Amino acid sequence: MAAAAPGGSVAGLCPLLLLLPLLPGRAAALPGMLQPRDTPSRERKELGGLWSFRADLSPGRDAGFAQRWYRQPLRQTGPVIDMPVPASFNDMTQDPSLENYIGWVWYEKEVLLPARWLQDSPSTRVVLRFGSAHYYSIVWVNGVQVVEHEGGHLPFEADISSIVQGSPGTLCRVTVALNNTLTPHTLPPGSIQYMTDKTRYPKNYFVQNTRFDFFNYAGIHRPVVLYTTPSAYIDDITVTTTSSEHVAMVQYQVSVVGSTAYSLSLSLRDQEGKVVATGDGPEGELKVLNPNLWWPYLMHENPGYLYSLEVKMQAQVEGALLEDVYTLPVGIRTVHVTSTQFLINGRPFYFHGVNKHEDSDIRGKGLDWALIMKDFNLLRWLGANSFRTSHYPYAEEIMDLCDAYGIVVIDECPGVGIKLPESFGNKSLQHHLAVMEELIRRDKNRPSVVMWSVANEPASELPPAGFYFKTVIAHTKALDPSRPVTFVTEANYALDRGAPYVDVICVNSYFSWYHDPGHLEVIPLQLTAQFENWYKTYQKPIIQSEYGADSVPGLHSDPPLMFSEEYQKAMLKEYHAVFDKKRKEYVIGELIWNFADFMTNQGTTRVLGNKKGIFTRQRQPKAAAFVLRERYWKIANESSCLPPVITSHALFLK
Ligand code: GCB
Repeated sequence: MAAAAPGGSVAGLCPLLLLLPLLPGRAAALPGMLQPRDTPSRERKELGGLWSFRADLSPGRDAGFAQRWYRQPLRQTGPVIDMPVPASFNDMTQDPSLENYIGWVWYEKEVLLPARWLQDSPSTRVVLRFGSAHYYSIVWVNGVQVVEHEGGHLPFEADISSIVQGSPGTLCRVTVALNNTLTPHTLPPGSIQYMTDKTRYPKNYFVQNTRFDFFNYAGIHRPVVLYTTPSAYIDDITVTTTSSEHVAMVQYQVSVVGSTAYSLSLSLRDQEGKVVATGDGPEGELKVLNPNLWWPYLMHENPGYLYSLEVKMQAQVEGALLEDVYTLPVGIRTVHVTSTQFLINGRPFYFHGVNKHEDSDIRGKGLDWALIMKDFNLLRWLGANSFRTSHYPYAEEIMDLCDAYGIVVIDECPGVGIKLPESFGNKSLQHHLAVMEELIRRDKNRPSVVMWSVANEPASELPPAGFYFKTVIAHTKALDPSRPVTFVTEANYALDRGAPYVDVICVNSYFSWYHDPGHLEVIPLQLTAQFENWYKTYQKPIIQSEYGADSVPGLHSDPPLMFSEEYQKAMLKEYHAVFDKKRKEYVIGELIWNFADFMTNQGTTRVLGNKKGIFTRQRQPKAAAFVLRERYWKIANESSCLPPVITSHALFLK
């Protein structure tokens, strides 16, 4: 969204970026990234709380590397402040330079590890894992570099056994250098612009331009944990499910690292703890008779049914018998797309939901359990059965609740703001493919995830977009043939070069807002034409993946004027009338933009952020929330496969 400031020039080579180490190309197959869980063979230790923090304010932002801040406690390198983890650092102080800081920041935590983790060497493996950090991370333990990761929103980890097991009883010092600089080849892309006109800008003045509409919060955003496994361990599990009327099949693949002499046994338990199927070996199929299928919220009286798949590994390592146990929640469901429908377990599913952001006061994009719970309770109050993770993968903790509550997810990668021609080149493409690999590795087993979205509103009418999206989508399908793939477009139906490759057309439009502002009367005509044009061209089902209007809570006007609560309501009603006609044909969903108000860059169209929420940033409903609530519950009642009419959301609150 940020426009190029006058008097500026886009730097060819930016000193900030020169500091970003180049990661080697994509590895052939990624190691697993199972979510850390306590099991009989694994323990976890959370490293949340206060960390030491220091932004590198040196002119080149490079003092931390020049002076090797990772070699000693951070407090010995200069002034540090306390910084909560998980949280964004931007809003934590009164200092505007930290709010808008770009470059390297340093985090550090000292932690004492349980003696048993260290004494059991070499049979115990100690792993340090980050749920996500924005955007480029380098991590040291006791001054030794252990991992480097590019990209926010997704986890990364390092085996640190050999470092910590060498010095039991001493503090283990975790140092992280984090850089939030975006380039045309990162996801999301961005660019640094140096302002060289000395009459207008101070020396070395630069800004970071991005083409997405949310504040570019940075920091360690999700939990950091240490966890253990035996030295031979279950590295990854992949599960897919199929079902016919009375029988379901759960196909599994398990990979083990650390031993070639191992055995695997699997048991699938229902929610009563009864074993319903067993298996062995690294791959196979479990047969479940009369399965409890995983149903979306409001489609069944017991949505989000999860079995537990217990995987047990026994391995011989240097004469010792090691056992590892991992339990994976498994939902049995199928997904199919026809030319007019989206089927879950063979029944038509209509997405009546929202787009969200990970965003809140003070915490920015930092994970916060109270906020997560409030949001899920609001979603269910609203009668929303789905959301899109606009515009990046959300925390695993959020995805867990989607699985458990039956909230259907369109899982989007951070491919937002891909607008510049250079962001369609091979370097960007390779990174995009790698990010899809990481996303699918993390979320492939989640029943709530019914479709991958590889991007939001890219410049998909540009010539290179055809090859680019053909490649990204083919790669995504090769990695996961069980789910449809889409990207979200705002391009003209006749010019879009990526649309031929998607399974579902996801289209955003803001009639009467960005186009013909103030003219609600144009919506019926323009929206009908939008749907008909797309359908005529592609014969694929369509989701209205964004529509909305800003409203400032408490601002009223009748007749409705832009930015009033009445205007937001009236806009919804105009859109809904068209949805109601077209959902009888091929429109398979509507996702409001946005669930809640959220912070953006400053700009002349943003009043302390984007106000298209139906809830405020503090999660209070605007008038539009009640309109949507009535509508969503009505649709749920019409399409539910439950015999009795659903009258109360309380019934569904687990
Ligand atoms: C869009 C974008 C979304 C913006 C929204 C808006 O099309 O996908 O990220 O926030 O419009 O409000 O402008």
